[in-house]
Amino acid sequence: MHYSMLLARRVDERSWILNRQGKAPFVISCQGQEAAQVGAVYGMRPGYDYLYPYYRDLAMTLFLGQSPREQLLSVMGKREDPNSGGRQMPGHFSARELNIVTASAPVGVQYPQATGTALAFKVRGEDGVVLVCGGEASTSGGDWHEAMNFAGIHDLPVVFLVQNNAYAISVPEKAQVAGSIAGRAQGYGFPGVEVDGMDVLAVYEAARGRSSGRGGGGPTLIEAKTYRITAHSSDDDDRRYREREEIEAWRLKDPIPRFERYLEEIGVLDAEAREEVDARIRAEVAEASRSAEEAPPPEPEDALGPVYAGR
Ligand SMILES: Cc1ncc(C[n+]2csc(CCOP(=O)(O)OP(=O)(O)O)c2C)c(N)n1
Ligand SMILES: [Mg+2]
Repeated sequence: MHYSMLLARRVDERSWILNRQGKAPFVISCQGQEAAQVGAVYGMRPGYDYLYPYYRDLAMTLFLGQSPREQLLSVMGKREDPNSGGRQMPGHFSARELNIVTASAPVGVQYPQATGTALAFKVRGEDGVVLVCGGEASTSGGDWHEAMNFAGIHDLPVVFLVQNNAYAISVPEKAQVAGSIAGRAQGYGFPGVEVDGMDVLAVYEAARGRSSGRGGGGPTLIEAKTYRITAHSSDDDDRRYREREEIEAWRLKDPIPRFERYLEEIGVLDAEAREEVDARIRAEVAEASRSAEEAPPPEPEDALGPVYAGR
């Protein structure tokens, strides 16, 4: 868990450097949300269960098996980008062999698609589970409610993970969300829990037995309370809508140092081991970046296909 969270953080940080160097046109971050992501995905069986991620779920896709190099190829829009060959914006993760299904750009469309996949598991009598993710603002759209209702009616094996990071670009939660997101599950006839999304073990506990598929049962809603440490994206100036002090206060709850303190307390990690892991990850990310930077861009004619079947 620690390795996965730290790897995601370092790949994310590297993406911003590439952006500032003019090599990556757009960056959208997972920073601050690594615990929510790793905790939820930890019990999944890669290539069997299905993930419908949203654009921040870098820590999930790395955990399931996409490499740092693949992520950085995508960030730089290179031809070898496994998500789309450089055709989609970064954050539109896709891996057929890992059952990671690409998202469309409109917020929230992944929810009904995920329930459809969960229905397929049920119809086939298979014990697969679907994990679908989004931010708190995605729960304001009709797609989320339709999917929640459908999952409740058919008792589908789907985990809805809402990563409530307090903002939808510049719109604060209080202007976006009525009542409690977790509490809405009751109205659709299945359990909903609110968890501390900065605590990887708390999220894991909430998702365990659900996202692993071994717990059986129907749908679950998890609202992970978290925070986006970076601006919405590399194109957003967050000084326009939030105070620096607020960010600094949340940084104290940063899920990675928090988990490190816990691991040190229980004697699993010490300062030396922590530095060794970080050095290993930094070297891995530096090499991935070097290799991805050298990879060729797409050819202009690559834009023409594959758009229609047969091309
Ligand atoms: C239907 C739709 N409306 C608006 C947008 C533009 N948009 C992209 S991300 C975003 C904010 C979503 O906020 P939230 O769901 O809380 O996720 P977060 O980015 O905070 O993780 C918006 C408004 C969009 N992509 N799709
Ligand atoms: Mg949000």
